[in-house]
Amino acid sequence: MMLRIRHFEEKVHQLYLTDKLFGMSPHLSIGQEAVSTGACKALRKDDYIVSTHRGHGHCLAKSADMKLMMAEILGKETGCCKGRGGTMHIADVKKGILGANGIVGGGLPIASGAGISIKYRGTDQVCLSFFGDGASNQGTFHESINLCAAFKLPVIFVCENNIYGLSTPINRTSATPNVADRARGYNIPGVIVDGMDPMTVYGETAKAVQRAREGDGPSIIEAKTYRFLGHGASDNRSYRTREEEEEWRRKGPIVRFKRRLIEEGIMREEEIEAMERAVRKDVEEAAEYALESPEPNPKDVEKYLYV
Ligand SMILES: Cc1ncc(C[n+]2csc(CCOP(=O)(O)OP(=O)(O)O)c2C)c(N)n1
Ligand SMILES: [Mg+2]
Repeated sequence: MMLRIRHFEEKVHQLYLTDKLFGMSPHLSIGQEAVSTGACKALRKDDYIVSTHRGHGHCLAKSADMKLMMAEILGKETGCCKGRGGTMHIADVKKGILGANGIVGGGLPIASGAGISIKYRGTDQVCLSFFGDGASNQGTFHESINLCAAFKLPVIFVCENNIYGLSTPINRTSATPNVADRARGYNIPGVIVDGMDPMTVYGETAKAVQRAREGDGPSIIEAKTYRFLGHGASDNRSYRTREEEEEWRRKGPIVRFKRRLIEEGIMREEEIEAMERAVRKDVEEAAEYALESPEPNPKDVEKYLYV
């Protein structure tokens, strides 16, 4: 899954640079693949996720169809939102993907709503809400988590702390060194995990999911991670050093996990290479499908508006 996300986003980047994407530039999660992969692995098919503006990895990890996602990103009629959403508004409700969101912190109240819906319907589903370190300073963070804690709603709050909100380092804008420290204020568990290790993210998420399913309410999981590329396409990364980037790349989730699989004799190098070739093929097919797909008909511009 980490390879699927990595290659998918590299392709999206390439398509953007060759003028195949219109509107919003893609916000890529390259470097953060262990968080989406590990967290979504702890979920069932009928569970929900709420994503962010950096959401391709979340959606793929929750089993979004690569072809439909690529078509959506290219604004095509065959996209999972019929090309109306694009890179920042991928959704597939049948798969429990309640939507990515261009509003920083905008997903958190949606997750609380999903939590209320689950409780009301009396199922044992859960909703997992991804959010960034920047989003943790929005009012929605406090309101949503407090409500979920007070009502014991089955919501797991997964913070992808990649140290920056756009160009601003989190330590300049946050009064607490860790986002998870705030869990104490809501009387819920808060854990910090190595966001570059999919197994650790999976393990801690699984515990929070179990707790939520059993009716014990929400948790915060803070995954320390890093986005290898800029915030969006126009970011020249002048606010951080190349040395810092190199240091994080060395502990990148894919290189490290590959090494571990080989060292522990779980997979051979050739097997991983074959897997990577298969992933590249899927990505190329998705891109071909998207490129060949028709654009929406301008006559249908009002078709999915309800106001
Ligand atoms: C309410 C709101 N304020 C500001 C923005 C502009 N903006 C887009 S992404 C971003 C930074 C978000 O940082 P973080 O939550 O850490 O997510 P990251 O980009 O690091 O994944 C900002 C300020 C926005 N989209 N919405
Ligand atoms: Mg951030």
